[in-house]
Amino acid sequence: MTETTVVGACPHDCPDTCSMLITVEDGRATAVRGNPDHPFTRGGLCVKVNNYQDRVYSPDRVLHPLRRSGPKGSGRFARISWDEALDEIKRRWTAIIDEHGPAAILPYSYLGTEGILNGLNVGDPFFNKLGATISERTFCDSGSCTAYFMTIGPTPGVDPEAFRYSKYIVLWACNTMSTNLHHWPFIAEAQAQGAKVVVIDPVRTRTAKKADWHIPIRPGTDAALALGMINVIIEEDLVDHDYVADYTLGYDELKQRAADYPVDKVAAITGIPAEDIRTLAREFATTNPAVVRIGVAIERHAGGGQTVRAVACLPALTGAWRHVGGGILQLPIWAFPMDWGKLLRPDLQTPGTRVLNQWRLGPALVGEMDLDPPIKSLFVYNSNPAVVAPEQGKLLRGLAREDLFTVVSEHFITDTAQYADIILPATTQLEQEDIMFSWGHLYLSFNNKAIEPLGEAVPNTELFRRLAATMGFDDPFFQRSDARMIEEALDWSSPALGGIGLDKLRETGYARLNVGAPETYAPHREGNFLTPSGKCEFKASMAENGNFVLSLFRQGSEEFQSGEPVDPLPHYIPPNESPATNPALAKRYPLNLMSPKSHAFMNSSYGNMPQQLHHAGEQALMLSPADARDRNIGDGMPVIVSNDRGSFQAVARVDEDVMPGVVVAPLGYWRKLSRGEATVQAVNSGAYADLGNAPTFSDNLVEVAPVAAVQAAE
Ligand SMILES: Nc1nc2c(c(=O)[nH]1)N[C@H]1C(S)=C(S)[C@@H](COP(=O)(O)OP(=O)(O)OC[C@H]3O[C@@H](n4cnc5c(=O)[nH]c(N)nc54)[C@H](O)[C@@H]3O)O[C@H]1N2
Ligand SMILES: Nc1nc2c(c(=O)[nH]1)N[C@H]1C(S)=C(S)[C@@H](COP(=O)(O)OP(=O)(O)OC[C@H]3O[C@@H](n4cnc5c(=O)[nH]c(N)nc54)[C@H](O)[C@@H]3O)O[C@H]1N2
Ligand code: SF4
Ligand SMILES: [Mo]
Repeated sequence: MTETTVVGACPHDCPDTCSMLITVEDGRATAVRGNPDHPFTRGGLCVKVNNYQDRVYSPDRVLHPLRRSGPKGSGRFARISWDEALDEIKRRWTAIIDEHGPAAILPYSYLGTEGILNGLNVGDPFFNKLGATISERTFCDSGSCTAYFMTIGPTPGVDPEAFRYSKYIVLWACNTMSTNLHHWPFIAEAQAQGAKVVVIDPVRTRTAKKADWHIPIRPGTDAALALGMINVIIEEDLVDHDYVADYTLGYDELKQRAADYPVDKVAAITGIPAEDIRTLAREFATTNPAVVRIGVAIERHAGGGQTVRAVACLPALTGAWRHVGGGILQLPIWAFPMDWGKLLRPDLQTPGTRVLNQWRLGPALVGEMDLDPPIKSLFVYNSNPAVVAPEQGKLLRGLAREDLFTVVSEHFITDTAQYADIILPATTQLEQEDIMFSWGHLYLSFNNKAIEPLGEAVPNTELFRRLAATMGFDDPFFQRSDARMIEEALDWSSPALGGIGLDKLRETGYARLNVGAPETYAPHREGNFLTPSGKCEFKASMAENGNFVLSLFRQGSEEFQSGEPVDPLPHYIPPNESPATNPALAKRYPLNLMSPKSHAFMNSSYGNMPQQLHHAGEQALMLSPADARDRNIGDGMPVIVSNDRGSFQAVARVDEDVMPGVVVAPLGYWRKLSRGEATVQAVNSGAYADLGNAPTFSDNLVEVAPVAAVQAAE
């Protein structure tokens, strides 16, 4: 027997990007574990990935191309060859292009794998050349990015490892223990040395339970809290006036704006006692280094963008940036010198090509959007829209259209793949080579291929090489090898990659970017923000051009600019759906639903895997004892959650950890494995937040009733 250890990297859309050691015995992977040498991974993986080999060798893996052999959605498929699959795609697409033009084809993808080669942008050059509808992918942090860029620019912010030097840590809409697990040891180290850890979340999460102070807040009201804090900091003169004078823009205007948010008003909006708001503001301003870690969840409501604007102003106001471990952390991904142009090839686009946002898939497919040409073909890879996109009812009706030619590249027959005409087999991370950035630390990672591809599965890079050849794209660019792509993916001449050679990287599996050591890293000690003015812009100059979405999220096409100026000062935009802002709707649907991440799933990935399902249990709906009592709901009772958009079923979990008025249904459960064949997306709205066309998953009103009561009434 030969046993080897291969160094790889976890492929998932998770900030931790763990370095993974894979044990391979006679060509078969038998175990995976976290790399003990990696300063962030520290030898552990998570409950999602610690049996990754079971995902790879799952009997349910799709290992060969499949063609639908029953009615749409029946889940009946027959094996075909790659040649047959590609021929059929060519035939159907050619007919569609002849009749409707290439814009009738819609690519749909996200981050099933996050590798620089096989991830977000792998299909962009192909679809740009094809002339397909441009897919605007604002699933994650798009609104937050727009706001962050407007305020401090694309800066990595605080080094996650430098949290060990912090004295005041605010985890804001971030469930670190579940979604950013490997960051916790750095926070715990600071806590052990006396730092205060504060969690701002409507739910007493696993993370909140470890905090020194949990502040429950009404969903979607965080901007009011941040502005209330700014008000207190200014009124009580806790401002770092030198920092503000030297490195910020618009202080006087911000001061005036913050005056609109007196503490009592903010208390009424957020549900947080006025004295707590004052204490939070004072402690944040006076306990340096102070840092805020914002979760992606902070953007998921009508005013998500302005929330991040307000929060991102805080550390400049108090001068927290002067200190190592002080400031704000969003996505350190901006430290990686990516060569996006080479990856996305926006130059291949035909100017004026239609753009469709991924939140609109349901309405687009059912003909609600009056699209010309209509969508006649859907190509899905790296995503499972049937479970991760809103308006599930419409989406499923759309996917069931007999005239819609749907191709899905997948590991499994997901709820989306179930509706495919053709399914193409994709490799997992163990079967492919890739290079990885991180949005949770400052290490570049290399994923060595550990085993040969199973069956006829191919990496996404190879998938698009095959599609390009099939469609007759003869530009050699489309046949670039993975090795060449790795060389071209990053700007290897950038100082950030100084001293990092590819050969060494392959061997060690990771390398810290050359940005200085965590113990000295304070990128904005002296300003140097990456905004147009080089300052932290309390008053955002970019607001003049209006709302925008980063080109990265739109197949590299021009940034969408609404053109309509937005208010350049941070402000509170109330939720679309809340008892305070929409009392008529709240009369019928009084409860605010949130659908954060599951501890044991990775978005909808692993929602079919035995170990993770066992850990997660059935889809639950968490609700407060008061709300349960009002509805005669007992713990463990099956309930129906509904609004005008649809309904889904769950098992009630009556729990004091959630605020009254708020209910929580974690994301990730598969529809076909759920009661009533619907998931939380059945009730979620497709409305955009104010900036970056971000989602509004924390901004939905519902009513909850016992299944038995609903059935008795029918
Ligand atoms: N286990 C696990 N880890 C993951 C993922 C996963 O699916 N599972 N997904 C990965 C991905 S893609 C992402 S984007 C990240 C997301 O990482 P996070 O943003 O941490 O993820 P969530 O769990 O969605 O939300 C965090 C917390 O925000 C709270 N919250 C929701 N709305 C509001 C609000 O309006 N205000 C406040 N203050 N709090 C609010 C929720 O109650 C929740 O506890 O996680 C990544 N890591
Ligand atoms: N209600 C609600 N909805 C949400 C969110 C929420 O918090 N609440 N979060 C949003 C956020 S932040 C995100 S990031 C999105 C996530 O949305 P997605 O990125 O679509 O996440 P997954 O559900 O994990 O789907 C990824 C699919 O890609 C497949 N896959 C994995 N690797 C490969 C590969 O190498 N090749 C191919 N072809 N396929 C592969 C997986 O099997 C999986 O089915 O969901 C969004 N939707
Ligand atoms: S999902 Fe995240 S925490 Fe789990 S192994 Fe992958 S990178 Fe690490
Ligand atoms: Mo995400």
